[in-house]
This record gives sequence, structure tokens and C-alpha cells, in this order.
Amino acid sequence: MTEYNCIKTYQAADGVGAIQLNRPDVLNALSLQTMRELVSAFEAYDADEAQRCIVIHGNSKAFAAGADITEMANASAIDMLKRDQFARWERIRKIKTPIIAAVSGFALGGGCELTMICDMIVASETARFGQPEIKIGVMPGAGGTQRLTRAIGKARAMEMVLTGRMISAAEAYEAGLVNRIAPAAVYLEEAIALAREVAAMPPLAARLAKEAVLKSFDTSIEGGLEFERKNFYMLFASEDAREGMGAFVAKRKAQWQGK
Ligand code: CO8
Repeated sequence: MTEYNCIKTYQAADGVGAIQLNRPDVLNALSLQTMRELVSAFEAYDADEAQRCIVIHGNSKAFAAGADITEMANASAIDMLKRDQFARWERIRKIKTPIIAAVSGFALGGGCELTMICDMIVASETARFGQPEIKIGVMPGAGGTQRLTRAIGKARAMEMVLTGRMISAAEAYEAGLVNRIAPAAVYLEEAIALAREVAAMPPLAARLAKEAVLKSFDTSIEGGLEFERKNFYMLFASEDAREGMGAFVAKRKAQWQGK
């Protein structure tokens, strides 16, 4: 079992691996070490066939208040370039297992971007999303201008990015950024319940479906439809497709093998 300093990992439910950001004193600011550990934890879950969905969360006050500003305050452009921190974000983007962010309190800057690299977001009523980088003289760097715009549209994204204004859980829900809102006391349970639903699905279909939905962000409709079709055909090579359709016809519950 890998030892981590900035995060904790634990089994939240059968098939659901969890990651908790664990730097409460600094509102879970995403230091370089935190990002290294996150990549390691995500990739370990992704390599483990028993893990069929991943939940990431912080604590009640903060999911994450962004990149660790103390690490960037004196960094030059060349320091930032050499750190190549976005290579880690690319590795998270390539995780095949579905990921759900459970968000309570602040999800700001890199923290908001981390929620958006996940596949679904369950927000506590207390959640606040924002891209406040402009207030410290910079701008989003880990996908904020791209994923936020695709999620909530140009008008709202532009306002958040240009003013740094945070939006509430209710606004985020109304804008389509989050899947659901839950009371603060149970938001994590709600996220884990959603993860269990995903974990109960045939895992190959879940992975290929996730991949196809994500493809829609960086391809034409024609290219995306072709991609979708290939993944669809590929699933007919799986035992789970035989099992799923056979079980439906025989009116029994399917047993997934992940094969
Ligand atoms: N980095 C480092 N420390 C932080 C951060 C942060 N992002 N956010 C909060 N902290 C620290 C505070 O300095 C404070 O420490 P201390 O107790 O030692 O003074 C502690 O956490 C608690 O914070 P506050 O006292 O400020 O708590 P408040 O409840 O008064 O305020 C806020 C909460 C509004 C969230 C406030 O802390 C804040 O504005 N934080 C900064 C938010 C921000 O600007 N985020 C964007 C950072 S830039 C970024 O994310 C760029 C992303 C690009 C790449 C991603 C790479 C990972």
C-alpha cells in the first residue's frame, strides 16, 4: 500500500475506490506533491480491475482552493515550464475508470479544474465553484477556460474567468456544471451511491462509453460518431455483452465478468 502525505485513499464501497485531498490547513491547495500523489492514486485505481468507479473529495470546508499559491508566488515562467505540471493533468485526463468529484465548500482555480476533469460532480449545498486566478494576476491554466466554457457556455464562463466571481451549488446545477446537489451532511454518501450505481455496470462498457463521451469534446460530429460506432462494435466482442443481452432475454440478473 502506497503511503501518501497530501491525500488519503480508502475503499468507499465494493468497486468504489476513494481519494480524499488531505491538506485541510491550506484548504487542500494543490501542491506539486499533492498532484504527484493524486496521479499515483488515480493510476493505481485504474490499473486495478476491482475498482470500477473512483470518488474524489475534500472536507466540508474545501474540495480544493486551487494551486498552492506559495509554490508559485516566486516562480518564473521558465520555472513553471520546467515543472511541467500539466503533464500530470494529462495523465489524470487519460484515466479510463469513471471518476466522480464530491464537492463541499470551495472548488477554486485548480480545484474547480480538478472537479471538471472528473466525469460527474455531486455538490453539497455549500459548494462554491470559481476561477479566481485573475485576482492574483494570472488566469486558469489547467483547463478552466476550456472545460468550464464547454460545461456552462461562453457568457457564464467568461464572467467567472474575468471577474473571479464564485458561483453557488444552485447556480452550478442550473448551469449544468454539476449532476446533483445534496445536503451538506450527506453529499459524500450521495456521491458514493452514484459511484456504486456506475460500479454495478459492466466495466468495459462503462470505460468505452466514458471514452466516447469525452471524445465529443475534441472532434467533429462525424469523427465522434465513427468513434462511438467502433466502441459500440467492440463491445460485441465482450462476454459481458452476451451476458447482458442473454440475461435480458432470459429475464434474469446479469453477472458481469469485465471480459
Ligand atoms: N494556496 C495556498 N494556500 C492557500 C490557498 C491556496 N490556493 N487557499 C487558501 N490557502 C491557505 C490560506 O493562506 C490560509 O493559510 P493560513 O491559515 O496559514 O493563513 C488557509 O489556507 C485558510 O485560508 P483563508 O484564511 O484565506 O480562509 P478564508 O475562509 O478566509 O478564505 C478563500 C477562503 C476565499 C478560498 C481564500 O483562501 C482564497 O481566496 N484562496 C485562494 C483561492 C485562489 O486564488 N485560488 C486560485 C489559485 S491559482 C490556481 O489555482 C491556478 C491553477 C492552474 C494550475 C493548477 C495546478 C495545480
